[in-house]
Amino acid sequence: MAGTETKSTGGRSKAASKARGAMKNTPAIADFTKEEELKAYREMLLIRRFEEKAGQLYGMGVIGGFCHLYIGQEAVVVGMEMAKQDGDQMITSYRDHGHMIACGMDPNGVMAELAGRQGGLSKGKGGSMHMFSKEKQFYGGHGIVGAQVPLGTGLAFTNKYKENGKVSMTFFGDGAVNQGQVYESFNMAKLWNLPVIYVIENNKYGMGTSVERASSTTDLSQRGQSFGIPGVQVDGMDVRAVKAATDYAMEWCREGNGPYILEMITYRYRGHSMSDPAKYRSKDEVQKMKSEHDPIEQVRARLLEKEWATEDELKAIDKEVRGVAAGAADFAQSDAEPDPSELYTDIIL
Ligand SMILES: Cc1ncc(C[n+]2csc(CCOP(=O)(O)OP(=O)(O)O)c2C)c(N)n1
Ligand SMILES: [Mg+2]
Repeated sequence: MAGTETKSTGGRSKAASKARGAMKNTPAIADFTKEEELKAYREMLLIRRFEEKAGQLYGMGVIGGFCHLYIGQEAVVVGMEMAKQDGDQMITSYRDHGHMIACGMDPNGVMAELAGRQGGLSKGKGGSMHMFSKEKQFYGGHGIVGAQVPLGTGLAFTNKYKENGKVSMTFFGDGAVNQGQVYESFNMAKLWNLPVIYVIENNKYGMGTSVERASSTTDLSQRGQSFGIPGVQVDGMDVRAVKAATDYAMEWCREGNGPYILEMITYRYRGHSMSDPAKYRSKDEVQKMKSEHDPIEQVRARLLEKEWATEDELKAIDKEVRGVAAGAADFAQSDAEPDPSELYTDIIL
């Protein structure tokens, strides 16, 4: 975990050894103020309630096609969002609703897009896996496993070229990490010292295949070793650990040291997508993660213990975010489908 396991790469470069030394001093856990704890709690709960509502709408047939829920992984994107500056970019895979909500994209627009309605962020024509926001610097939403890795590297190239001081956060899964395009990207990113944080969301499975069955080495934070890219494993269920590691990686990138890898050890509670009954793992395994590592419960327990919030105040936050999710569902269900005339717009023929 960040700070406790200081497994930066043993690359030959000056940058790598600098990372190795510096990471030792990185706190495993950022001390959160009351305001930060409350912010993390609200943001993670909003994603969870939004996703639960999306799951319900899927069951009702309002949402069709593919729908990959992020439930369980909320601390990763919320901790990273809390460490980012305006203008830093995010790009991810198809498990993207949490990233969009964390970036501040309109929940009504996201839900309407899931339901294929005209008020959706891609006018109802993109669906769950294809939403973007230039304003919020969110570059999708990509259905092809690993496709976003070269694109995120390209965003970092732009940052370097324009000297704008921004960092590209390029998310991908444990299932993408064995792809060739990932290593081609790593090579270029280090060759040109591009400001990119490669965020490997290791939720232990790629569809129904566990990391152990798919990967020859399972410490994914070390996959940049032969390129001289440092990396660490982070407790991705603890929003404070995510924030601390991201703060460090951001500074690393902004100082011109090139790419950094954060392997977020996390877990998805639901199946790969709505159509996956998840028979490849035991109910006990899932239950253990929920009861011992839930990212939202961890914050809730700290808030109560430190008397930074009462049960009633936390209930009020839950009510408020449930309202946002319910409002998004109402908006999506009452919105019209795109007009047939939209079939041939926004495409390159
Ligand atoms: C190039 C490509 N190959 C296969 C697939 C089918 N596929 C969709 S998701 C997935 C597993 C990816 O797992 P991981 O990267 O761990 O992400 P997670 O779903 O766990 O977030 C696969 C094989 C695809 N979409 N694209
Ligand atoms: Mg995975």
